[in-house]
Amino acid sequence: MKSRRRFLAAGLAAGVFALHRRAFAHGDAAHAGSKRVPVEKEQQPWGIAGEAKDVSRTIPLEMTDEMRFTPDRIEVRLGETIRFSHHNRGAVMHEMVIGTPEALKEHAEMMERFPEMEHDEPWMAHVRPGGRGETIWCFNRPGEFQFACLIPRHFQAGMIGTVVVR
Ligand SMILES: [Cu+2]
Repeated sequence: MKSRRRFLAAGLAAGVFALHRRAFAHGDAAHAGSKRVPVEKEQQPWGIAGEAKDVSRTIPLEMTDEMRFTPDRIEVRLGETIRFSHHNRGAVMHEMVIGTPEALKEHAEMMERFPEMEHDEPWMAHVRPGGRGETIWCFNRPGEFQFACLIPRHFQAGMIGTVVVR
């Protein structure tokens, strides 16, 4: 989205990010404002970036302006690499961000305070109205995680899904 400028609030948020660096793992390159950061495979509590060649299943995921994902509950086997094929059926921007409930809640609060903040990580996809997107993620950690749209008011309206890994 053109109006969202990368880290406009970087100065303000710098202190907060210093505290939350581990939780969000935004890279230094992103802070420096470079265009596109090469995908860095960094283990997260909810998995790691996946490779297209390892995809075992494609899951279509629809986003709507009713602030819902379809499906909103997904079960995967431990170690499975999933391709999420997003379709935003709405008239506004939506996103899908995978994480632990705690990480997503914290991140959503940050988005409310700094709505101009923009970031790109392998566990998130920003999908334009009517557009399509893709996320390839390897769920190599067991547990119950979430995927959510962290755009201010969307998360609060319940635009959250569950992914169970076992
Ligand atoms: Cu949304």
